Amino acid sequence: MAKKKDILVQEQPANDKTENLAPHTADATGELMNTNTGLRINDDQNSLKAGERGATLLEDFIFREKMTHFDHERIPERIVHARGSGAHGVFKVYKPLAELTKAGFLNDPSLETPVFVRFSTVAGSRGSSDLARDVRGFAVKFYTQEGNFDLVGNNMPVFFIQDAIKFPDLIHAVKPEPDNEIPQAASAHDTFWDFISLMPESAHMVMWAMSDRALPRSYRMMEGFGVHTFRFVNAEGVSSFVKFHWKPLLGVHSVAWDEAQKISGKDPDFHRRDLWDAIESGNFPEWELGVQIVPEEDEFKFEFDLLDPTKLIPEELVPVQRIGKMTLNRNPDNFFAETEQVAFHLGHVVPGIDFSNDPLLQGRLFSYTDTQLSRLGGPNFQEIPINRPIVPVFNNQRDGHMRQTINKGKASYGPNKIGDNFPQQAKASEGGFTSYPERIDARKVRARSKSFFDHFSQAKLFFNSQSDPEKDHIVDALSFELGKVKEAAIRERMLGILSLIDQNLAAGVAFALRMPVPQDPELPVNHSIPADGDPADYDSLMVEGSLSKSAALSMAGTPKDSIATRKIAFLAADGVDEKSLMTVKDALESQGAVVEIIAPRQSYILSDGDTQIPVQHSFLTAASVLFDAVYVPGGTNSVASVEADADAIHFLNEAFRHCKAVAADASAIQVLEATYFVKKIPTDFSDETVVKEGIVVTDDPGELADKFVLAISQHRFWDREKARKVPS
Ligand code: HDE
Repeated sequence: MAKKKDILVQEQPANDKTENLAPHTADATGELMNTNTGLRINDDQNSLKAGERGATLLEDFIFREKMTHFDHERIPERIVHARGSGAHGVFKVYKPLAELTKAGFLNDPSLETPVFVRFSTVAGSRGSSDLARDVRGFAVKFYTQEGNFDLVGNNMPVFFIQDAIKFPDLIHAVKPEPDNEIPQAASAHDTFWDFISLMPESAHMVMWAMSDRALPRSYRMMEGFGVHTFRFVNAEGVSSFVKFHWKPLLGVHSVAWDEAQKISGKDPDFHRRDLWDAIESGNFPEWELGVQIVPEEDEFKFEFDLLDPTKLIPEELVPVQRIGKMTLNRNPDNFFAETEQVAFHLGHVVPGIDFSNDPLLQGRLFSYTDTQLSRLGGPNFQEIPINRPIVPVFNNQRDGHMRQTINKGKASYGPNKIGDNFPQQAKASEGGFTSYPERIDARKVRARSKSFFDHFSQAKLFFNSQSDPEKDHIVDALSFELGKVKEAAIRERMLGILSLIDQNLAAGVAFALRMPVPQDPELPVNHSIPADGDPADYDSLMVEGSLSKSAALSMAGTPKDSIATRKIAFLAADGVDEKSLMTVKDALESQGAVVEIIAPRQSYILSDGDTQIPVQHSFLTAASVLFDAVYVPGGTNSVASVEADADAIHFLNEAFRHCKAVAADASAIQVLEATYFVKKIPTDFSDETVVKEGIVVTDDPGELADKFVLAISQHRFWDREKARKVPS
């Protein structure tokens, strides 16, 4: 992790975008209050009345201005991705990519391109929990010297549908049901699974959405994907297909489903807070940008269609080349002005980047600008500071609600002689964008290509590539989701679909639902057929893909060599052994972890040497689901108090249940003896056992710290779930 002090000399990193934002920022420190017309306000506490106890007067323009502004403070939330969090940062390419693309920001390794990123969930409203089982949005706006480039991606590399015309149906199905607006931010209900069970093309994405990828530990620990196939175009006009990836330097990690549900109650802002706190403390999140390149002539070389957004290109077939790095190094100054008003759009491209004919991508090219017109109130949303490019804008677009620019001159049309024909078109050599001249010779039809009809081979590939715990989690997720579905016919159809992906998967879910697995189910009919269509023409194809596994699809192999930014809870009370507490604390913090002391009461504890040690939380305000690991230091009185505290024992039980690393000083063993996992405490604490079991108990604080670091870096010990008999 890059540290704040290494990168920054001042609070606000100076770059073209911070300078571009500066004239639009306001800081009231030391200022007097005035109205929007600049009139100084003498009394902001009382409205104007006829006498002290009299009626309020309509004349009170100061009251009316304030109340009117307040009455209109809210704007429509995004129809999808309403709940989100943003951050500023920079992107740098590692080396020039001139052979692939002429995009300036991908050709100059000395250039730091400012970026603004917004992460989001999809289905929930603006105030919903961060921990919903859902896809995460991963939208990046690059403010390049050639205009804005938006990479509007997700944390999963495929999508539910193949044609944008089905998007409103998908979203109507997943959003709360229209009669009672239940459930919030959840796909576990009848309308979603009714739709999915009739849309076999969603099978692959359903596997991702039911996997641990839908429950990230942190925005900082998830991958991002452009999903569609895009085009790179170089200066000679040679094009290649490209898929974009973001690879987090902290690895890819998730939480457990039970944990996610509890976090939603204890801290619905968990991901937002995590991102904010990491940036505030100088632990700047980093991702490498990766590309998979397919030369134009290889377009038809694959078993799937590159234009089909329900397919990924396995990394075994086309490796991901890491081409640059993004660092998020500044929190927004104002959530509404920046995170809420930022407007992303796939059509924001720069020369050297172009589109493919993926029908989902093509539909998105319409939707994103269209939606801003109602969300942000008109066509001038590009003038909102966060959306402005860092290059000045000159064209003949004029007027409209809330126009900011004062365009000079009489000519707002071209060609013109009155203004010497300015602004002029730019030649390609001057950076003018020219669309890739792809040859298209076709009939105008409403149809879907047969090459899109294999709906199962990559769903199977994904499931087969998962580790055993990951497979169990998919079974559990589907058992939960379909368990919430009331109509038996929907569950039955889904079991049929699952049995086409994997028999064990279907059997596991069928067991939980206590329903039979359909025997020899027929390939489901795709119900998205035209009124006059023949269903047989729309049947899915059963294709056996030549690849049976792809390691990159599992999270099991993610790097497990760091505890940077992990949150560790110390459970302590008065009389704590100061030496062991400080030794372990210092050791964890020196590796970049964040230690918080949790005690029966707030403010501080008194150590065995009578030192006041600050406390971050009491058991009332903390919960184990908000931490990655837990440690119980020694000290006779402290150990006795922690052991006697039901919340402390619950904390430990829950941390164990959620497969987290647990450590205790040997003198605190009586605390572990009060937990239900006492019999699971290993008898040796060799590195091998620690990596497998995740529990460390010793009386040597130095040794404990070393082994605890090793345990925490493993993230989770999923084997514990096998016992399947855990309270809390
Ligand atoms: Fe979006 N999507 N989407 N989407 N999408 C929006 O645009 C849409 C899709 C994604 O943080 C909306 O400004 C259609 C895929 C992100 O502001 C809207 C289709 C992917 C965000 C819209 C898709 C995405 C959005 C709502 C199918 C991953 C949040 C508000 C053709 C590659 C951006 C807005 C932010 C937001 C339409 C499918 C990613 C309505 C029609 C696939 C990250 O325009």
